[in-house]
Amino acid sequence: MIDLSHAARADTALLVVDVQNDFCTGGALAVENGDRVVAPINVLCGRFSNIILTQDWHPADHVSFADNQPGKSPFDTIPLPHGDQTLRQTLWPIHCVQGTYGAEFHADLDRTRAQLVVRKGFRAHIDSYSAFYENDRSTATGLHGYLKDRGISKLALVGLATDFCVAWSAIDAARLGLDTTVVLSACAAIDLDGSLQAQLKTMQQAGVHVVDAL
Ligand code: VGL
Ligand code: ZN
Repeated sequence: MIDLSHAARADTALLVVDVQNDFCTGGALAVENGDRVVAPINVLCGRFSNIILTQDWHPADHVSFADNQPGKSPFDTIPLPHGDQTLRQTLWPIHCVQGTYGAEFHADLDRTRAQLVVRKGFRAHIDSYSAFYENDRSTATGLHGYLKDRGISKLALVGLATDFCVAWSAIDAARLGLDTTVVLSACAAIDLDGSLQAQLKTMQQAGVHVVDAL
């Protein structure tokens, strides 16, 4: 488990997930209290030596947009077009379209010391919640290789949304053998049909440390 004594170490990184305008107040897929994560994340950024950002980055014709699925509305689900057929793709309002204001990082997020930005969800036919793998669970983003090359084996995760991109990233990180901690006071959740409770449980089962603060 990571605590603040690890933050400055070379083998430890802060992974800041999707702190983008569309997930904040007024955004297309606004997460309740999404903006409130910015201040605590900026404080944490000051403590960590290694900071990595993720950015949800979809083409306009993306499969996850309800508007691209005839007869469907946001928050409906459809069978996954790939991978495990027992899983379903949640459909979302159009959000984080490449090059738009909604896809930009929140203006107050301190990005000065960020070392890497991992963009995800950029293939039209597949969504990508996790910073490590697209939702087929097998197409890699390259983040695992980057962390290995850098000798980073411990991660603290913060950002949006707790029950989607933060949770999927944390679960993958733990499965890949990283020492993984989610800091809830610097996260906010979408919470669709109990998804927050479900994902908190899945994270714990996967060996993710879930803490209120560092
Ligand atoms: C996210 C839904 C769709 C997230 C991204 O960042 O949690 N959620 N795209
Ligand atoms: Zn998305």
